[in-house]
Parts: sequence; structure tokens; C-alpha cells
Amino acid sequence: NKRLNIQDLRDPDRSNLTNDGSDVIIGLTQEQKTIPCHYLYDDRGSEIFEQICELPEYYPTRTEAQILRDNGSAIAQTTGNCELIELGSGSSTKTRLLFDAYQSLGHALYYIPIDVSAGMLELSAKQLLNDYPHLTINGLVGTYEQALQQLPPSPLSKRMVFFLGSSLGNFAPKQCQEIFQEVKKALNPGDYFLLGLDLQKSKAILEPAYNDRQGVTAEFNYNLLDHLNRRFQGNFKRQNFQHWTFYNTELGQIETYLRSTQPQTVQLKALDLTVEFEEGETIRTEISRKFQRQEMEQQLDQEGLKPLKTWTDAEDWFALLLCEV
Ligand code: AVJ
Repeated sequence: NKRLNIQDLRDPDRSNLTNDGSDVIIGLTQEQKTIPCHYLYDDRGSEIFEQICELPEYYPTRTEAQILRDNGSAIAQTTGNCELIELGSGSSTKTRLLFDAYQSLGHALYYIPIDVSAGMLELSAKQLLNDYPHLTINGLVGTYEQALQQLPPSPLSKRMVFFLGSSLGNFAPKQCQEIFQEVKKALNPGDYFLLGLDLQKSKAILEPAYNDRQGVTAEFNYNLLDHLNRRFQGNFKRQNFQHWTFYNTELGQIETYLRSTQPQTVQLKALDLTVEFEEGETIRTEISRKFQRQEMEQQLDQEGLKPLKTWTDAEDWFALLLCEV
């Protein structure tokens, strides 16, 4: 199929440890144990995340989708036709709202989805090609960093990188700055960056979004252990850990952990790593930062990504920022 090309940027034989696993070793040997959040998104994790997006408590997906529905055509008209590059494309469900807007301009669509889940990327690419006959897809399987450094040449004169769902919230301020710099480096003057951000709001709304009644978010968290077991020949026992999450008001972030219910030793054979846990000791598995609109606009400006326009929903829960390089 000439309209579909998928390139796997991951290191298949782990000959280069910096691309696979070394970040797990670093994370699990720190005082506060932690695991980089991209390990939440193996094929199974990506499936569970799709279920999270449909939960009644999890407001971000539907809020952002509504902003895209309401303002997609304004975005497309501002940027004109451009190659669409998505960081963390997942199921590409919200991407369809952008496609619909760009398609109305009457041009062919060029799309580069970037995701660490090869299974999810391939499945959604095939469905998109079915539904959009004038679409060409050049998918990249890998981390944002890997992909942004290896973008194929664009068939169009302009590009737009977009990063939806507030996935930026998974990254500490310093890492966000690095991502902005990588985005900027991958783009040319006159190109665009579209960023979806979850905004600060009350604990009463935030905490249930990460601790749903059906336990889907807990399952998403436990799957991280299964993934590490599969990928690095580990022996984590998920029943020896508890899902624990809360909103840290001072830092403006949801923090999510797996808490060891007992003293235990875990091995990841493929990484030659042994990890000891005390009873009650935690692995921090995710942060989800909640942003302030003006603060982020300033930061983007400082990084050479000039904010052109910001759209929000009626309750100011979520924002979509369009920037120009
Ligand atoms: C995909 C990173 C935006 O932080 O809200 C949802 C991931 N984790 N529920 C988020 C997530 C638990 C999500 N992001």
C-alpha cells in the first residue's frame, strides 16, 4: 500500500541501551523509584488508555474533542494545508476532527503519527486510510525524541506538529523545555505547533479522573508491571502493589504511584537488575501536571514557539494553543 509506510525507530536487539531499558535502570535505582511514563503505553496499555478516555470521570478527552470540533476549521484556515505530525497519536480519534477540518480546505492529507505502541499505530493507521481516501500516512514507532530527530522530508511546504490530550503534563518543567526545543528544531520558520493542555481546577474534579470507580485507571497502572515483565524478563507481582494517586496542590500535578504492600525483591533479568522494596515503598509511575494558560504561553514564546491563539471550553477546563515558529 503506497499510502501507508511505518518505520520502527526502536532498537530491536537493545544493542544500544540508551534507546531501550537504560531509563528503567536509572528510574528504579533512584531514591524515589520511578519509571518513565512511555512504558505505560505498550499495546495493552494503549488499549486500556482508550477505555480511560471514555470514563465518566475522565473529562479531558471529551473536553478537548469539543474544542477541536468547535475550532478545527479556524485552525485549518490559519495554518493552511500542512503536513500533520502527531506526538503520541494513540488511536488518532481526535485527529479525525483535524482531518475533517483540513479536508474541507480541499487538499490531500499527509500525516505522520508518532507512537511507542506499534500495534496501536498500525491498527489506527489502517482504519484512517479506509475512512480518508486522500490520506497518506508515514508512521514512526518510537519516542517523541527519537521521532523528532528523524522526520522524513515533507511533501508540503509547511508542517504542524501537534501534541494533544495534555500528554505534555507527564513531563517535569525541564523536560517540557527540552520537548519544546526538539519541536522547534524539527520545524522551519512559518511552521506550526498545536498543544492541548489540561488546566488547573479543583481537587474534587481532578482526583476522581485518576481514580475511577470501575478501576480502569488502576488496571492501566498495574499493566506497567506486566509490560516490564514481558519486555525485560521481570517477575513483578501486580498483586503485591496498590494503585495510589492524589492531586498535589502545591505543584499543581496529579501524582500516581504503585505502592509495595510488603517487603519484596524484584528482578528484571534482561536488564541485569535486582530491585528491593520495603513495605509501603512506592514507584512513581506518572505525574499529570495541570497548567496555567498564561504561564505556558509565556514559556512557549521564550522557546521560539509564538502563541497565535488559544481556545478553551466554556468552563475553562482545557486549552488548545496554536503557536507559530
Ligand atoms: C495521556 C498523559 C494525558 O495524564 O491524563 C490518564 C494519561 N493516566 N489516566 C493523563 C492518564 C491516567 C493522561 N495523558
